[in-house]
Amino acid sequence: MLIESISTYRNLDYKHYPFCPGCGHGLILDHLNAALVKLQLDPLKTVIVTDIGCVGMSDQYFSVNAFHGLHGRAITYASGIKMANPNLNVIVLMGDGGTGIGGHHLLNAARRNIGITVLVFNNLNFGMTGGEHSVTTPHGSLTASTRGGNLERPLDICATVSVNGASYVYRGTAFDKELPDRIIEGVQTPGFALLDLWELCTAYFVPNNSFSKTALMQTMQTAGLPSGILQRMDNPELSHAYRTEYASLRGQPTSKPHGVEKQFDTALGKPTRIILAGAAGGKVRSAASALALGGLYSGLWATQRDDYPTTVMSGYSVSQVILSREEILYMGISKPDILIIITPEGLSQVARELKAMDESQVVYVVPELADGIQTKARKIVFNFARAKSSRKTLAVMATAAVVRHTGLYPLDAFRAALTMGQRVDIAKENLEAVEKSESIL
Ligand SMILES: Cc1ncc(C[n+]2csc(CCOP(=O)(O)OP(=O)(O)O)c2C)c(N)n1
Ligand code: SF4
Ligand SMILES: [Mg+2]
Repeated sequence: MLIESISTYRNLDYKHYPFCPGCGHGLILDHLNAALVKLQLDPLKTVIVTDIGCVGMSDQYFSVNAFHGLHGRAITYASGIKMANPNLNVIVLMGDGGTGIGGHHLLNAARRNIGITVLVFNNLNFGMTGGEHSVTTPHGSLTASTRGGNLERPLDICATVSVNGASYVYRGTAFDKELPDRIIEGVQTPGFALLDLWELCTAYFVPNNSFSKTALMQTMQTAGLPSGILQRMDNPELSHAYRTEYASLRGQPTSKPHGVEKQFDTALGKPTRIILAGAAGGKVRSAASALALGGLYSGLWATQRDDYPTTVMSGYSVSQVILSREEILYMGISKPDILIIITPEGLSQVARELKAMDESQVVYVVPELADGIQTKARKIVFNFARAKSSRKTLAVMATAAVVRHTGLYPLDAFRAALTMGQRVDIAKENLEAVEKSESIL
């Protein structure tokens, strides 16, 4: 997208921020908007990740990509986004509460020097839940949870990330006139950048402590916390280092994910929804992965969704695969076109689907379960009389038989998917199961 000039990144659908009058959050968001305007960042390459709390409402007021998740986890989402695509500008907006709750993530992001910019909206308490004390509440302060005055020593967020290797660290207030420039410096820093921005929670911290704008800097000084730009370092940024250094160790460039090449043709007309219902530990997910990958090899879109209990080697295992010529926008299946039932554990999970299916759809089922199935769908019973199957090969064999029987795509595509990245002995076992599948339908 060609950006000529952007005069605001504010989402103009919203005329006002929803914060209490005088809340510092709006001030910082205005500074962020000014920084984005100065930088003229491509909105499509910019992601705002918000944490929970009043600050968590902020992403919707910007016309850029956004992600909002659990309390304390914003840095983890941001790290994942940056690792997946180092070309994105990833900006985290989180409160002092979220910074404490996600403290482990904070210090690891600094230690890894991952290239995200974290703005801590530090109003010295949990705003949204009623003004309880947080990790940054100054010693002696009155909050909803420290009615006799806070006994704890506040966390020095800046020193914490600095000692762990952050590239850019700044402490100031929401009232800093130069804040857009500091935010710009943070965003332009290749590595991890954090700005600890002190501000006012006018609903709680201000009335509880007769607090004010001038008290912000005084409190910093009393606590012995320095302000200004506190650290600038030029260390390798993780998402780029990962692609260069790690790739060279393995002798292959990984700057681009490897795509799956189309190698086969298929006549598949309409999107086809397939459920494979079996037992955990019975290679149900592997068979479903191969089914999906075979679709990709045949030029189709494919999705896979797995369900199994936490005890991964016992109980049921049910996988859903959709194959389609068109992009698949929803990957859930309530009414499958093909349902493959291979064990009682699998059968126990698909009662609703069996009930929903109609005459145009097909249930493939092992002989011992065939009689117990009530459905309007056409029933096709596998004939295992001539092929020996073991628990380990049942799912692959049944899926291969269905690929062959329905002509979803060429069986060679399924064979290629079953051997892709596999150990030689497992690939051999899989291919033998495909050969045996010929006799079961
Ligand atoms: C894991 C978890 N713990 C607690 C909460 C409850 N909670 C919601 S908002 C909030 C306080 C947020 O404070 P802060 O992060 O400083 O943001 P502010 O509201 O001050 O902007 C809390 C504790 C939660 N949502 N998730
Ligand atoms: S409760 Fe505090 S942090 Fe939340 S909007 Fe009101 S002033 Fe801002
Ligand atoms: Mg707060």
